[in-house]
Amino acid sequence: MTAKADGEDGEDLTVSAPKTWAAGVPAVRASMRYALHEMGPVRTARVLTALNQKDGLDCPSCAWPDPDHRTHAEFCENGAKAVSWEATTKVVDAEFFRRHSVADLESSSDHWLEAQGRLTEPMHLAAGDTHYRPVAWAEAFRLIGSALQALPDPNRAIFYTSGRASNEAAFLYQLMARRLGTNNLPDCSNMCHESSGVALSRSIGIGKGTVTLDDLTDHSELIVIVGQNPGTNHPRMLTALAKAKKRGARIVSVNPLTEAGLNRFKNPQRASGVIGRGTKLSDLHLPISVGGDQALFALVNQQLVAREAAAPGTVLDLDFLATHTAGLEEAQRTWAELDPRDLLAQTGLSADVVTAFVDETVRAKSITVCWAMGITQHRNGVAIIEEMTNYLLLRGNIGRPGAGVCPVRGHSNVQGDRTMGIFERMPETFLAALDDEFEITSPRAHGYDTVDAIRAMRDGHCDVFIGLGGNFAQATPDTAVTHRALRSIPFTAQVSTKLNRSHLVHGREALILPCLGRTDRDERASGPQGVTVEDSMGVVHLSRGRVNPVSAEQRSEVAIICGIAEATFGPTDTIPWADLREDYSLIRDRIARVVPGFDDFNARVAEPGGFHLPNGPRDERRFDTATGRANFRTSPPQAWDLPAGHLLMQTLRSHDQFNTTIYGLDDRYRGIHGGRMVVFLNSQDVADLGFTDGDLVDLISVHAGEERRAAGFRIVEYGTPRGSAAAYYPETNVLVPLDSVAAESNTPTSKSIVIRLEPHHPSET
Ligand SMILES: Nc1nc2c(c(=O)[nH]1)N[C@H]1C(S)=C(S)[C@@H](COP(=O)(O)OP(=O)(O)OC[C@H]3O[C@@H](n4cnc5c(=O)[nH]c(N)nc54)[C@H](O)[C@@H]3O)O[C@H]1N2
Ligand SMILES: Nc1nc2c(c(=O)[nH]1)N[C@H]1C(S)=C(S)[C@@H](COP(=O)(O)OP(=O)(O)OC[C@H]3O[C@@H](n4cnc5c(=O)[nH]c(N)nc54)[C@H](O)[C@@H]3O)O[C@H]1N2
Ligand SMILES: [Mo]
Repeated sequence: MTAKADGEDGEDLTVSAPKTWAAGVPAVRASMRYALHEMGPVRTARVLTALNQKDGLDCPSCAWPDPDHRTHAEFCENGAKAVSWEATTKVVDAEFFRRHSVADLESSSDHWLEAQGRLTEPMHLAAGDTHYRPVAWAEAFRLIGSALQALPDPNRAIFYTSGRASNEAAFLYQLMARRLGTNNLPDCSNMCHESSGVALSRSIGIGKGTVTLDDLTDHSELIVIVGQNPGTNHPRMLTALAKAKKRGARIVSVNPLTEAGLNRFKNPQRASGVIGRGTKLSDLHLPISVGGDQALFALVNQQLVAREAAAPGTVLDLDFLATHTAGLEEAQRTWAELDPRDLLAQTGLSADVVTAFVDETVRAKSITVCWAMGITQHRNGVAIIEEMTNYLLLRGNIGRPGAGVCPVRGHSNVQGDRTMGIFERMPETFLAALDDEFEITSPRAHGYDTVDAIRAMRDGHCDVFIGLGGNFAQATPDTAVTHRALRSIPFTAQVSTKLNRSHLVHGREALILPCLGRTDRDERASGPQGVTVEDSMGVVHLSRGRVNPVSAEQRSEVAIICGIAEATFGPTDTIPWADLREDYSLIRDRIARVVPGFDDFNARVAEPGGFHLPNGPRDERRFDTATGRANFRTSPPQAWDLPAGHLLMQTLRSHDQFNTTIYGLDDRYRGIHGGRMVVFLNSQDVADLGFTDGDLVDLISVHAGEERRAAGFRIVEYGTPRGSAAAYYPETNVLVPLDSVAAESNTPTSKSIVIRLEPHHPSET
């Protein structure tokens, strides 16, 4: 049998009108279909009834928080897909790898690879071999341990983390890297909310959001949702938004696309959601041009200042500004120099809709701004977030009920991993506490983030790459460059639940280490273990797996890290890896002594629902910045000066994927069925460029005189502003230049790729 790729050539692709509402009965139907197909009835019942319950398991899909009063079915369609995908009974075992060579698997689609089931035993690919072959755990650990010991410099090792790792695993992983002597801890956050972390740390002194779920559901009078598609990526947020709407909150959405989930929500758990029209969510939609948000918020801030000048004391929160902020005068000078016509042109919006947004703003006593990848993955991602924070500061919308910043996180524990030290630049206070606790000397020189890690591999500076989850080969930018870089490394090891491209784009020698997932029961010598996670709003809670692992050979991430560490540092290391491996509460005791806010960790996390981490701006309007105040920071937005015939393209997620995990080939809300090779374009652009709807084109990105090509995309005329295109990730990552990054956060600019189109000639692919 040979591995097969499925019809991603677009042969089965059909396009229908986009949906105007999200969830409802089709969502329930889709959840159950996936669950029963992958898990069967018994596991389905066991997993879905525990999902997001207080004594249950944390959903491994997004980082949206859980409400205090939970329903029996506290999950969404995409959460159900995520757990079904993980708790599947299908397996990828030694026999599978015997049948399929690496070359054979390489020709398969990402969808096919992951759909084969769970990885069940450690596999080794010797240098020059054609097949992965089974290897005992002890031997696998010995191989990595020797590779790490043999390094001439610990900085020739790179330790990547994806945001599903638990707090316990993440803490031990960064400890292992620093004990070895490197801060090379790139993570998915570098490609995700890094811009939020950089901007918020400087503006308000904490790199996280400042609102709780209650703020949103019970207090915010205006919720502004910018660059985020919650209907697909954070579906449980729609329940919270519907609750807010019910008490009269207003919602403004800022997005090039009219996403179904921002428009109307039918809650499948209520009769009205099943038979009724559902809840209208967005009251005002701003169809902004891709990349126009900094200009929008600068324009709005200009107008707020102007309205204050016209009616002093009525628009701005002068007390708050005087007591808690710095830099307003300078910001005002910058705004005064900006030409409002230029700003408006950059947004692509009408003046009326911007005025309507300003009207909404001055009417609302409390405002929350939510955002995600539509903001962070631009070259000016940091500056946009600073300008959005200025917007909130002007009316004192931070640190009181219903008001604040809400960067909506991606992976279920990406925020917790950062808190645990997965960061190439942890502050001195953290490193000093870590050193004290474990009697080690952490290196102080900054390590590589994701983009720098790829550069280091490309330039021959890396000997060992370890991936704790994720799919480095596919999630990263500049696929061709990154693949070459990965292949040049002497040794790669991936700790994974499922087969993916990163196992096939490997170093000269490679290992696959199959781990337990969030749904799996984790038994250690001291009994069944739970792990902890931190959600997008800083709530830390426990998660326990519910189903029996499909293989006795799978190990927990904690056990795998401890195994690698023991093999590297020897059995007499000062860090008691073997003890930590058998009882995760011992890891939590250590975390409690190193990480601020985790005092009494074991006791507090045992409480149902867990506990809130302290948050200076939210709790007491305390801003731990250089000025001790919340800082206005502003810079002039730069217009894109695109050559004729070029468009700015964003890459986004379909409704049937979790990042590089492709569950299926439909994007129901956008009317795409049976394929993913589409490019969404404004109909006027299609005509101007001499194409028609349905044409097959190649996308060519243009950056610093270089061209990159992705071939064979079908044009779909869609409601996106002129000049703004969209296509799915990861198929388009080949177009994202490694050197095209956001200023200061080094985040790949996956939402602003300059492209042109050429007719597709099948013979050329
Ligand atoms: N089911 C599911 N859930 C997920 C994920 C998944 O893949 N599947 N991924 C998880 C992860 S890691 C993350 S980070 C989040 C991602 O969550 P999102 O950020 O919602 O994900 P994207 O699909 O990248 O959507 C970006 C949105 O921003 C809009 N946008 C693009 N460019 C601009 C712009 O210039 N300005 C404005 N205002 N809007 C713009 C797009 O139209 C789109 O609606 O979701 C998490 N949850
Ligand atoms: N062009 C473009 N590129 C992007 C983005 C974009 O919007 N556009 N988004 C970026 C963003 S926001 C992110 S977060 C990154 C995502 O980057 P990653 O986090 O690296 O990628 P994922 O696709 O989430 O990783 C999927 C793999 O994780 C493994 N896995 C799943 N669960 C577990 C687990 O519990 N433990 C372990 N050890 N492994 C597990 C499985 O083997 C699966 O194949 O991609 C980024 N890349
Ligand atoms: Mo993400």
